[in-house]
Amino acid sequence: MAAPGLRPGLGRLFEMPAALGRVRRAYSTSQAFAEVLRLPKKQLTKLVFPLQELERHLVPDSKREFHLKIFDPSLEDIARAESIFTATAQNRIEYLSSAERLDHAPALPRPEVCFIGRSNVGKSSLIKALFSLAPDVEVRVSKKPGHTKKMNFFKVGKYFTLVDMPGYGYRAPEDFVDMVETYLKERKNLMRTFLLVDSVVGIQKTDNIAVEMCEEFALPYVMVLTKIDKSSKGHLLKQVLQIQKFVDTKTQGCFPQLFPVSAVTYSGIHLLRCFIADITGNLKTHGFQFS
Ligand SMILES: Nc1nc2c(ncn2[C@@H]2O[C@H](COP(=O)(O)OP(=O)(O)O)[C@@H](O)[C@H]2O)c(=O)[nH]1
Ligand SMILES: [Mg+2]
Repeated sequence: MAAPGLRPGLGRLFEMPAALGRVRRAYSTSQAFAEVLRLPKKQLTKLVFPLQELERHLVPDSKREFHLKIFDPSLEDIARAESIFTATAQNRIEYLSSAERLDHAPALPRPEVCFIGRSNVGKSSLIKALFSLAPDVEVRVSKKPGHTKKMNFFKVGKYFTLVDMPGYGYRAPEDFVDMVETYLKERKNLMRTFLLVDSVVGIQKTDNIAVEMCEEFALPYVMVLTKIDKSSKGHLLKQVLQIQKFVDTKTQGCFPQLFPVSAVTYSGIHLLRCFIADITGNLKTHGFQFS
């Protein structure tokens, strides 16, 4: 029997050491995830499903406000996604090029995802965390905020391209809106835009620029809440509920489930990798199942 309150998939895994063995054998490239699977269940939930961990602290009435089950992969799915994000000789993960204008962007046939957000929201740190299984990838981190003026393209094997967009807000380049707007509007293979919001301070005025852009172009986008390790559980819950309400009432194109992450503790990183693998059509058996 699964422990009370434990999601069925997770419960099954803890019940059956054999299932654990299967995950490890099938995805032997991802040793790091095999270690995650050995964690006590409370720690595992906190690391892999941070929203679910937060949900435990809600009164039953407000529980339905969290849309937890929309993207609800099994640990096997997550393990599969981990192998997509693991650099090997056969799976090259690398920085490709930078571009200041869309017509300088590399012509790439693969599905693409992009990351946008205010300067200092934690974009470079998040991309580094997503690429932690490919330690040779160089994610350029500009020391001064607002100085990443280019779009940086990263290739993830034969699977997809990830684009780091310039930050907006404080000292953003004058032509930021032009550059990002053109990219968002015209990039044909763009599958999903990840809009980063700082979970400590919530949605800021400048974040609305990006929200409005995504809404205006009817883009499918996803809100990622960064730096969740920085707040107390109470503060984080309050922010997450507020942002969830914003998404539910003020947006059309935003994916209803939020993705809280920490680039420091790696909480939420595995789930986000799995989501990216899924929406780019790379979780073969479950492609586009959730999203
Ligand atoms: N505690 C904590 N700090 C973070 C996290 N992500 C980023 N930071 C810090 O926030 C600051 C801005 O991060 P950075 O990734 O450069 O933001 P960017 O301007 O959006 O690329 C840096 O001091 C990071 O160390 C996180 O998940 N947790
Ligand atoms: Mg940066």
